[in-house]
Amino acid sequence: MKLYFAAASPFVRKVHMSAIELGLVKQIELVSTHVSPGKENATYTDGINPLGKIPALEIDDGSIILDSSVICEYLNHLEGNNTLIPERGPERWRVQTGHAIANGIMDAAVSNRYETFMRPEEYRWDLWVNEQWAKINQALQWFENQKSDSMETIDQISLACALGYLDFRFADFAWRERYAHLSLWHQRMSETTAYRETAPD
Ligand SMILES: N[C@@H](CCC(=O)N[C@@H](CS)C(=O)NCC(=O)O)C(=O)O
Repeated sequence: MKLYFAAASPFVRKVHMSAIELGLVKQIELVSTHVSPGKENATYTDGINPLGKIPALEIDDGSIILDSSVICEYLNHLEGNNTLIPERGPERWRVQTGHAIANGIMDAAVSNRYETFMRPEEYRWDLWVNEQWAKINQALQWFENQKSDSMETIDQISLACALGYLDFRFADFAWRERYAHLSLWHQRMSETTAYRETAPD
């Protein structure tokens, strides 16, 4: 399998961490891929992902699987033990809801990265940026209130990648000062092999 990849992307990291946790990483070739707003990459949009986003997974019969959440579901299914995503029952929907909220943190943070770092200053929209920060804070508070210690399921992997991205791109966001439980939880998460081996440069 080939994973279209950039180490800085939290969505890619989620897939990469999932592959490590599932013991599948040796079966995956990482294909370095550059996508970003304003930079055309026709080979990638024509052949791999019409949305021009990473990650994408190419499986051995040549089919492409998108997006990060579907890739994680595919890997989880492939591995057969369903350790990342419970197969059924209320646990499945609880985990997938947390997964969606953590993905939302990543969406908002990546969006703010584009808005504040890439968009020319005169075109920036502060209201939009502040709303994204509000979404991120509300979602972090939601996780803080859960007081969960679990680290194995996709919601937790996704949350770890979201927090890692905030540290990587927005070091002065200082989320640890506001979310004490998450701070301790992230400290333990950051000692795992999957988290350490997927850290962006
Ligand atoms: N919903 C997608 C989001 C992926 C995403 O936003 N990836 C970013 C990199 S972190 C990207 O490819 N951005 C390029 C663009 O939007 O043009 C997923 O879960 O895979």
